[in-house]
Amino acid sequence: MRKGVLDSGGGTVLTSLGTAAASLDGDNAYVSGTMTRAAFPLLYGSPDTTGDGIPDIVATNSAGALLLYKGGATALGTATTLRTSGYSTTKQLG
Ligand SMILES: [Ca+2]
Repeated sequence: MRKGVLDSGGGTVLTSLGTAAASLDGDNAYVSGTMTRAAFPLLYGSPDTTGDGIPDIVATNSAGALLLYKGGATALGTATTLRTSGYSTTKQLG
């Protein structure tokens, strides 16, 4: 994952997410090896769902549940289950 550069008008400079060199501090291992495609078929990065200023991740799991992972400054937080089922056939989050 990459950290974006803060835009002076608010939000993130989108081009800062395009390459490690343009990002805030290069590529960072964040959830390396823990969020596999088989276990989490769909992921969606949210700018900040929880209101703490740190991006979060919405994901589906292999059982078809919809989960919200609270982002942290250095590690991913625990998941909150938003829906227990119904997302097995969903094609895209966003
Ligand atoms: Ca957040």
